[in-house]
Amino acid sequence: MRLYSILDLGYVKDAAAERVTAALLAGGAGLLQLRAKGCPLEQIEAVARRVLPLCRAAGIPFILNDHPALAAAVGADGVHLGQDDGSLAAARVLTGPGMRIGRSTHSLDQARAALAEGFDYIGFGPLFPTPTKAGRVAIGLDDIAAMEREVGSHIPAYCIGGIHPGNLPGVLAAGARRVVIVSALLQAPDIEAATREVVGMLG
Ligand code: TZP
Ligand code: MG
Repeated sequence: MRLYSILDLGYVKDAAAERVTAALLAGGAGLLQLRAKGCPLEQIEAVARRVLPLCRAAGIPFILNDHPALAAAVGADGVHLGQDDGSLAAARVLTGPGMRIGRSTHSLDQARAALAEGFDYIGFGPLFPTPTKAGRVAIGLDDIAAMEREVGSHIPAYCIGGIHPGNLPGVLAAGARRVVIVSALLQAPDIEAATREVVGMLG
């Protein structure tokens, strides 16, 4: 579970959701999140219900971005919340017990706060500028080691943002143990091969 993949409908056409999910899973991704910014809830639910069985068959957790109630309705394994998506407690009311709830963090302080609040895992970044979240300030590699020591030793911590096979060795050398990669996988000519390459680099 060292590579967290995201089926981002900003990169993947609705009709390709199953094909791309299958490629990410075949390549060895350890989790799959559905991210569908700006899409109607009906569409998000429909795509979730289509790809969730593929994740189940592969034994991989299916995480829904942004929508705790919908995550519960479709039987997702988890839901992912940004800094502006409310508290863990509020989401837990909607999901019920047993759902994995993750938090995006953009600094060491936010990572510490997410651990203290009780989140099940964090994202940490963006490390580099990224078209997937254009305009966000890149936080670089300097705080990764401290974040892994203080937070990543307690809950899974996934470094994210602008990571690709070319800069992944530097991210790992900075202390990262887990990563999320979106555009570098979804825009690869062979998604399964690109995923496998990254999984191999994560060891
Ligand atoms: N949160 C922080 S950076 C980011 C998200 C969702 C985008 C990651 O995508 P990419 O394409 O791997 O930079
Ligand atoms: Mg969000």
